[in-house]
Formats: sequence, structure tokens, C-alpha cells
Amino acid sequence: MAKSDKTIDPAAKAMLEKAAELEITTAFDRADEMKPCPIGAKGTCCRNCAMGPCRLTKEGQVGVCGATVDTVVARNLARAVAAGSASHSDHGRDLAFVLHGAATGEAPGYQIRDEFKLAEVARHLGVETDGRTKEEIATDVAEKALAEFGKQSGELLYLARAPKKRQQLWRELGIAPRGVDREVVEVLHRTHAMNDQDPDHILDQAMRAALGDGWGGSMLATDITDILFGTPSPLVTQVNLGVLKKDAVNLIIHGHEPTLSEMLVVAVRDPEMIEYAKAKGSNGINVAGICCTSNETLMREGVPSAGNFLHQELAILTGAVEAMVVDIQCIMQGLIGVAENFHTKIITTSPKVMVPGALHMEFDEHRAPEIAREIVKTAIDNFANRGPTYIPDIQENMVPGFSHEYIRYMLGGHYRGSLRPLNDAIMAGRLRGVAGVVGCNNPRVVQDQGHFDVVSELLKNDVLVVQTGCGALCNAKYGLLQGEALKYAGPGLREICETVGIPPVLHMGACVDNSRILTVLSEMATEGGLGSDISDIPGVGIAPEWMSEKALAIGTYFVASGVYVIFGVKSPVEGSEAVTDLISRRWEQKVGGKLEFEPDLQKIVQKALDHIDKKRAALGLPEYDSTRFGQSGDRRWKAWLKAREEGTEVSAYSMAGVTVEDA
Ligand code: XCC
Ligand code: SF4
Repeated sequence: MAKSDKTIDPAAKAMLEKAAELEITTAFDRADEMKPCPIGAKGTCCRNCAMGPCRLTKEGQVGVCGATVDTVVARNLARAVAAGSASHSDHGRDLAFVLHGAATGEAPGYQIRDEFKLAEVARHLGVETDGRTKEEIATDVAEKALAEFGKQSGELLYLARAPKKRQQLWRELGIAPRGVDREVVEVLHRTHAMNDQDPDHILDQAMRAALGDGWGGSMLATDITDILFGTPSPLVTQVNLGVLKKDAVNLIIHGHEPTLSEMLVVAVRDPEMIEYAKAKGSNGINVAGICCTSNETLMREGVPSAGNFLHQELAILTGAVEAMVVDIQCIMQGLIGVAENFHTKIITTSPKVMVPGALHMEFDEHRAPEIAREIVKTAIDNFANRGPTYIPDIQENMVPGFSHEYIRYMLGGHYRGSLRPLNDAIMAGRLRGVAGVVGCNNPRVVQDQGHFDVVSELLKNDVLVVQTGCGALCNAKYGLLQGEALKYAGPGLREICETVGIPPVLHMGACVDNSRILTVLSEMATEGGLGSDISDIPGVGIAPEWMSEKALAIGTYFVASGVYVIFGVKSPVEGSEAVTDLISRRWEQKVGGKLEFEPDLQKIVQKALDHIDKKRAALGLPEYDSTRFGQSGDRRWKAWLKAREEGTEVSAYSMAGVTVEDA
């Protein structure tokens, strides 16, 4: 495959050509050179003990211990789900510690920015709020949250946020998570060599651990992040490599936790720092994000995004990055090799993540502002070492920040905030259904093609799309996360977007914020008109370009919550027909949701639409008919589009403010 065929992103294409010219390899090349192990790819390699590793390649073959291929495949999937759950949840735990520090004054620089959210979370966690200071409440909230991780019995408090019917089902099946950590540990215990051997039983525990992530660790991560840094609401920012500046110090924040990156944003905006940067010959400091750190900071602070997962090495290839500051997760070790060709410093900051060859400047929440300033200063001092630069002049506007609170507010206002209009739109057939399209990039498939093709096709079919993680950053690059994207929408969806004043693709945050989607689904199910459980809703979850174990955890908690989830790329359980059947047909009988792997993008869309239509029929809703809607139209919106066509500068933000009254 020609280098430029590995991505649909013109900025990435340009950078891959640059990489070829400079003879620097990236993940795009390494994916070609590294053929995936055919046995591991199917999930049929077991290395859980030293009697193996056992590679089960022939029909009926068993491991030295006698383990069948079905057991091995199930164990491998369960372990991946546990690792993914552990990652999100450990991130959530660290945020709870920061909240505790912010409340007690031990973490100077952090504040309780969102008192409304604090009160809401306190209510969910059973923390008394009457007559108490926000610090007192936050201390208790942090302690209650931390206790959720180490809880040994009972069940997670947040399960009460799911529809009643769903909670009941979890209890009946014995998969209601007790404590976040306990369920992960139990997966590891059960999948240890020669322990739990029944695939169905093993994977029940995988669901339990995943639920502990979705309705536990991740949901706490989201909530606490909102308390500390504010609940997102729409704003305008930019995405793609063109956000890097030729004349400024460029600092990239990459990874997942917003704790340090928020402090870095404060530090780069400090006039003293800006002066220092100017004294060093630059024209100021520019900060941009990659991966989920980017999602966190762009929706709260408007920090532009340099791109999604596969852009991390490409950003360094611009030669314009003084420092890439990383914390946890999705950090390619290949960054070091690429950075060696330039002046770029890779700075690790998490006590959990060290990379040989990187500069380690450890983050400590007790002196966060000071460390942030040291890091920014290191980047500024590196500006003088910059060589030739090459920044593709490509960027796009995007409107991120659709938290579930904001969605409720935009649909019903401050006093009558509700998801009622959304349910009504689905019931009437203006919206065929909803889809969450999330997850990574994967160099085994063309970068961004899956996300773009699937989402644009769903929009055409009047499906409202919400996105998180690298999928959201992907489609932002192609203009789908702004008002102009209505050109992709079918007539009914367009009407809804015009009326409410939203883009057809809603950015809901980072990967831990998939928990926001759970909250929306739960509210849709209890609002009335769309059944009484998440599994009744005409909706799907899709991860077209997944690569991470975290994606498997997310997929699994959505399935266990009742959602049909389709993953692209390839199946990690291909080696076992029994497990493939178990996580689809059997799980659908059990929990109402199912997990399927489907590499063909067109088939993904077809399966999604078929499922949505099936759910519509089960609810007795009118059959979807695209010709029934789309006759109305917001005049201001049309004028806006026209102005845009004529080349008049109109900010996409004006869209976010368009209300029914304006129409
Ligand atoms: Fe990582 Fe969250 Fe995947 Fe992106 S989407 S590649 S996990 S950064 Ni989460
Ligand atoms: Fe082989 Fe069984 Fe050991 Fe796995 S647990 S490596 S299948 S002997």
C-alpha cells in the first residue's frame, strides 16, 4: 500500500511523505513490517503457565493442562477486558485523590469549580450537603468515591443510576459489581491457569468487571473531573496538525489524565511565562493536545487538538514541537525513536509511566502549579534548538462539549431540562435512532476511514451520533462536529439539529466519558416512550478502528448494559466459534446486548440500521421513512449556510446558540 493510502487525512498524508523523505519510520510502517501473529490474532494462544505456552491451532487440540480452545479464547478476552477496566478505573481513582487534596487544601492550585456537579454527585453517593461547605462535601465525596474502588461486598452505589429493570437483571445474573478493584482481581484469579474453565462463567465475570468500570471507575472519573475542572458545554476550537504554530513554542499534551494538563494550560497562559518565551525568541506559547488529554482540555479550555491516536508521531515529524508531555495510556514507545531525529523532548510525568529515553519530570498534585511551570520552562528553553519545521496548513473547526447535563439543558432549558424532545423525535421517526461511535485509530486499517464512513452513513440515515475519544477527534478533522456538517444529515436529523441548534455529531468527551453515554441511555430509558430499559432503545455502539484493551472494556460494559456493540478491524475471539456465539447470541439472550466483530464497514452500518429498525418495531414505533420530514427549515440557519458558502466568516459557535425562538 502506498504510504498516502494508509490514511484519509490530508495532513497525515503530507506527514507520511515527509517521514519517507526523512527515512523515519512510524507506526504506519511498523504495522506493515510486523505481521500479526496468526495464533494470537485469533485468541488461541495461551501463556498462562510454564507448561505452555500452548498454541491451539488444530481442530480439537487442547493445552498441556487440557484447556480447550474455547476456554483459552474466553480467558484471553476476559483478561483484556480486565486490563482495560483497570486502566480507566485507576485513572478515576487518581482523580478522587486529587479531589480530596483540593478539598483539604493539600493540593494547591486545584479548586472545586463546579458546585452543581458536586451537589449532584454527593446525592448519588449519599453524602450530606445541607449546611456544609463545598470543601466538607468534596472531602466526603472523594472518600466515598475512593471506597467504591476497594469495596468488598454489596454493590457499587452508581448502579442505582441505571434503569431499575437493568439493576434487577444484573442482580439476578450475579454480575452486579461489588467493588471496582475486586472484580478486576477476580477476573485475574479466575483466568489463572487451571482455575475457572467454563467460557460462559468466565465471561460473566468479564462483564462484571467491565460494569465496574462503566458504572464505577469511569463514571467517577467523569464526575470528579467535572467537579474539579467544570462540566463541559459547547465552545469552538480547532483540530489537526495545522494548530501547531511556526513561530511559537509548541507544547503537546498527550495521554489521559486532565490533572497535570489543566495546570499546564494555566502555566502557558501566565504572562510571565509568555514573556519568558518571547525573550527566548519565540512569539509565545502554543499548547495542543493529542488523544484523550486533548478531549479533556479542548472541551473545557478550548485548547486545540493536534489530532487523534495515530497523529502522535506525526506531530513530532513537524519539527515544531518543543515538548510532548505525556501521562498515562496510548503513549507509543515509538515516540522516542521519532523524537531522536528532532529537538523534541518527550517528557513523562506519571509515577506509573516511565519510558526509556524520555525526560521524567514527575507530577505530584501537592505542588502541581510549580511542576507545570518547570515543564513549560523546559519546553521554552528548547525552542532555540529547533531545526527546520514543516507544519501542514490543515485544521478544522469543531464544537465539543456536549455533556449529558448540557444535552438535557439544550433540550429543555434550565428549569425543564430533559431528554423528552430526543425521545419524542425518535418516537415520531424524525430520528431513526442513536449511535455512539467511539474508540481508537488502528494502523491495521486506513486511518479515520472507519470512523468517517460509518458516521457519515449513519447521519444520512437520520441517526444522531455521539462520539468520544479518538473517534470524536477523527470526525472533527473532517468537519462533522460543527454546524456545517448538516449537509451530511438526512432530512429528519437535519430538522432536529436546526431546531435545537446542534451539529449532527455530538462530542461527549474522552474515553472515560463513555460513562456520559450510559447516563444519557439510562435517562432515555426512564423518560418514557422508549421502553423501560437500555436494551429497548433503538441505538447501537460502534468502535470501527479499535485497538486498545480499554475499548474491549467499554464495549463489554455497553453490552452488559443492554447495547448492541459492533467492533471493526478484526475479532480477538475468531479462534472459537463457541465464544463468538456466546458473546453475541447468548449474551443477547442474557443481557439484551451483544458484541460482534465485523471488519466490513458497509456491513457495520447495515447491521446497525437493521438493529435500530428491529428495536423500533419492538416498541411499536412507526417504520422509519426518510421522506416524511425535512420540509421545515430554520431561516437563520439557511442564511448562515449561504453566508458560509459565499466565504463570509461565520463562527460555528453561532450555531450552538441558535434556539427554537430564533427560528
Ligand atoms: Fe487511546 Fe483515549 Fe483509543 Fe484514543 S480512543 S487510542 S484508547 S486515546 Ni480511547
Ligand atoms: Fe497451556 Fe494450560 Fe498452561 Fe495455558 S494454562 S499455557 S493451556 S498448560
